[in-house]
Order: sequence, then structure tokens, then C-alpha cells
Amino acid sequence: MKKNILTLCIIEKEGKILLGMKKRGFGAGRWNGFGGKVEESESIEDAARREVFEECGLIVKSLVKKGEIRFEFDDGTPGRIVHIFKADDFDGEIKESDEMRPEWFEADAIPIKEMWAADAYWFPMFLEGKSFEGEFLYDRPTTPDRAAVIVRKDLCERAEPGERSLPKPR
Ligand code: 6OG
Repeated sequence: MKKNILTLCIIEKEGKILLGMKKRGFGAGRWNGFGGKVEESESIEDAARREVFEECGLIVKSLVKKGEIRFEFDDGTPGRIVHIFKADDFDGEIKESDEMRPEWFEADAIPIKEMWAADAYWFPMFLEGKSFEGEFLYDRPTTPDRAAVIVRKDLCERAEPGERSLPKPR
């Protein structure tokens, strides 16, 4: 497994957004996109496709990278970098998995209060078609009965998230 590199894929179709209720593990009890850890042997995009298929049965045909966010925790939980993708071109039938219960939401009715707290900042940017990059520090991971609290946030719009731009020549 590549150290703490994760994917998160937001599926979009005709203005609707597919989210999954996480049934177990990290972030259980919250709605989220589909994704997980990148394995040693695969690219980040391959991992994103694999996770979408495993968690909701869809075969993603093309992916667009929209964001990259580093999440850290004050309680000693290891930090992670999440690569966020959009997929609006896919095949297959949506299927509930052990990990996720998928459901379509209208873009103006995203259940943001039942998602990770930082999503309230980056999800609107995603819906506006913006690309973004940032870092959030949480007190500790979210659990089904307690949302993680943001201690520090740093989020900005960036044309190519994750690509460090070189200093401009004078
Ligand atoms: P597994 O470890 O269960 O995948 N993820 C996060 N998503 C949001 N919205 N906020 C976070 O803040 C997240 N940290 C991780 C990445 C975990 C899934 O949850 C995403 C993966 O898609 C801390 O395999």
C-alpha cells in the first residue's frame, strides 16, 4: 500500500451526485464519495476506478482530478492525502456493497451535515466545477456518533491540484 494515499471519486450524472453511506471502518455513518487506499502496484487513477467498482459496482470510463487535500489529526491518527476525482462517464449497474449504500442526491440537496466537516468547504467548490487544494487539521477522526471538529483549515482554488507550480520567471 502506498503510504496513506487515498482516492475519493464523486460520480455525477445529469446534475445529480451519487454518494454512499459508509457502513463500516474509517468515516462510518457519513455520506461520502467512493474510494480507498492506493495499493503499491497500481496508479492513483487505477485505484480510484477499482474502489468505485468494489464499492458501488460502476465501471468508470474517464476520471478528472478535481482536488487534493491533506488531512491531519490532533490525536495521533496518521495523516492522509486524499486525491479527489470527478466521474461523469461510466457503465454498469449501481450495487450496494459491504462498505457503502449508494444513493443519488440533487446537487442542491447534498446531505452536508451528515458528511465530514471539511466537505462543507470543498464540496461547494467541486459543485461549481472548481479545482482545489488544501489541508485540514481535525481533532480526531469522525465516528457515527461524533463528527470530527476542524482545528485548522487551508483551502484554495488551484488549476492543477497537486502539481507544484514552478516559480514564474521574472
Ligand atoms: P477506507 O480507508 O475505508 O477509505 N476519506 C475522506 N473523505 C472525506 N470526505 N474526508 C476525510 O477527512 C477523509 N479521509 C478519508 C478516502 C476511506 C475513504 O474515505 C475517504 C476514502 O475514499 C479525513 O478504504
